[in-house]
Amino acid sequence: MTTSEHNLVEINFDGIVGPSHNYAGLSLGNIASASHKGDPSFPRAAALQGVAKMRGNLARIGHQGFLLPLPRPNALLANALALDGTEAPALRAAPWSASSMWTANAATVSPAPDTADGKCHLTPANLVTMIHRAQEWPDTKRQLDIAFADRDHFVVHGPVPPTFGDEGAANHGRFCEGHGAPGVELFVYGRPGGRFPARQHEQASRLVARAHGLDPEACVFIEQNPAAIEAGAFHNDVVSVVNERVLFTHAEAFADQQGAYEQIRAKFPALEVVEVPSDKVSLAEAIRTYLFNAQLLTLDDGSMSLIVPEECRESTSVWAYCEEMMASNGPIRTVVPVDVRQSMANGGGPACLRLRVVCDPATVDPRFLLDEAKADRLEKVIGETWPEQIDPSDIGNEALARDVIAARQALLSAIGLEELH
Ligand code: SUG
Repeated sequence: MTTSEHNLVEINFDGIVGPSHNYAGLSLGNIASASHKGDPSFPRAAALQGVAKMRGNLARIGHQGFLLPLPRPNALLANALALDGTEAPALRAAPWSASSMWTANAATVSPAPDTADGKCHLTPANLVTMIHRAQEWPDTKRQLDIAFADRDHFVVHGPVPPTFGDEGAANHGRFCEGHGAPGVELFVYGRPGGRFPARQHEQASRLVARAHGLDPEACVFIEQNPAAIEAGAFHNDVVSVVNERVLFTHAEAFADQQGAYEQIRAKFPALEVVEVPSDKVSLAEAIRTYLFNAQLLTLDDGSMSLIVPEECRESTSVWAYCEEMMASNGPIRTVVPVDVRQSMANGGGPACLRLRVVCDPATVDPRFLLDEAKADRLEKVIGETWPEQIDPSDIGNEALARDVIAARQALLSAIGLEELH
């Protein structure tokens, strides 16, 4: 063990919402994305909502990181798709997608205490199911290679080979007594064949666990409830979230709900399940409000706080449940709504917007770490350069493309990451 492993903390790396953020309805099986197709988007407001969320969590837990928007429009993908103006609008929009904001899909992360070589392993997600997301991994990997370049502490793998869809941390959780202690890693996969795509393949999950050098005795593989996928839970983090000993989950998240608890408990006896029954919050309402797409944070006093979208407070049944939970003696003591409406309209809540990495902050490239002064700098560049509004008919427009490219470059320069230009 190196000395720095005593300093392991959880850092949330949020994806900064890119200047091309738009609603093209690209994600089959993602109800919010489909229902907001064609709406005008507000990239500046979207990115500022994201920075405000980061500021809140920085104040709450003392650490916060971020990943930068990927280069858009992506000329490589536009060429590969032979776009000439006769294509379907959805194909035209794919190279413009700002979907890398949802960094829960950037990679799967196994922290040092869980791995055979004692290093933190990261595998960028191949996201092969959707063309607008499959373009992400090479540029995501470039950033991970820089942010986690310290080879004494990190290993950045290549992605899982195609066919086996891998959507990263959105289908992964980690049970542990404390973030720096060894964990039992949970991998949730979908069975294909339903109305909507099952984006996480079981073999992708198993491959990642092997590549990361996890102890098979400390891994659990569980099938997602096909009915949840059918209802719009295209990632498991739409219906459950794990933090330390706690699994906060909807009662219909897994194919075999009780079997899932037993499987986890067999390897992690300290498991504490907080199950939300369907008669208190229906599956449909859980998916509409993203109650489970929450950040479950451990605060300094050891209690847990659930960071939920504002939409939860506006739902009678969901907010009644939250109030009941806060009044109870359970592990989740506070529920904090945040405004990430621009991301929510594309199916991304507070948890989609962050990648959790347990590590020693001193081993991370500091350019990817947030403090108040840097948050000010991010807000200034976003306020000055991010488009205020994008209408669907703007997608493909050359002047907008120039603005989007210039805005991203201004941000990279402001934080000293010109090598990503
Ligand atoms: O992959 N939305 C994303 C939302 C990802 C949410 N992530 C997690 N649950 N972890 C997706 O479906 C919509 C883009 C559009 O329709 O233009 C989109 O890609």
